[in-house]
Amino acid sequence: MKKVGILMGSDSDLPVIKKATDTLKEFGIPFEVHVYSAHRMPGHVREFVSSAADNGFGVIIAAAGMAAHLAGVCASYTVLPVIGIPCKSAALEGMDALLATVQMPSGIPVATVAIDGGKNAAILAAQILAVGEPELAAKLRAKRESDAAAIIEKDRGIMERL
Ligand code: RP5
Repeated sequence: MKKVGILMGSDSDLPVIKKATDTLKEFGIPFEVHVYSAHRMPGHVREFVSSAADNGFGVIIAAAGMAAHLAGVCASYTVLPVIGIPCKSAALEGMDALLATVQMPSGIPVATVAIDGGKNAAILAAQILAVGEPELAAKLRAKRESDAAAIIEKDRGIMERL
């Protein structure tokens, strides 16, 4: 199976990335994680992303906060799908990173998930890889079913809680 390459702009983004890696582990998807900042070490970002397809990666996840250019810069160096996670920071609570990540110019898309949406980033990466992996697609369908079953259980008990 292809790997997921995960970059974060700072190790302060780690709690968000942990949500993604926990989910990838659940699905048995291989991944590699680096702290590579688009602003502080652009050369590392370019080297990793421009060789990612040749190195067995199928999707890139990029998480950054504030002036969050990381996902967009990743997308400029590859035609692999890039998923951007805008991370919450103190001043603007993630709105800055959300807009910086989602408002990409025509031709260079970034599939942007919610602020701090590490789990959905991993699920979306899994769905992309599952196009060519029937076993992974089956795991994703099973997860949807178990998630729905958990809500049905909550529905059964909701009247008693009122
Ligand atoms: C971004 O700035 C990082 O992705 C992080 O979310 C934010 C703050 O970085 P640190 O100052 O904590 O390194 O580049």
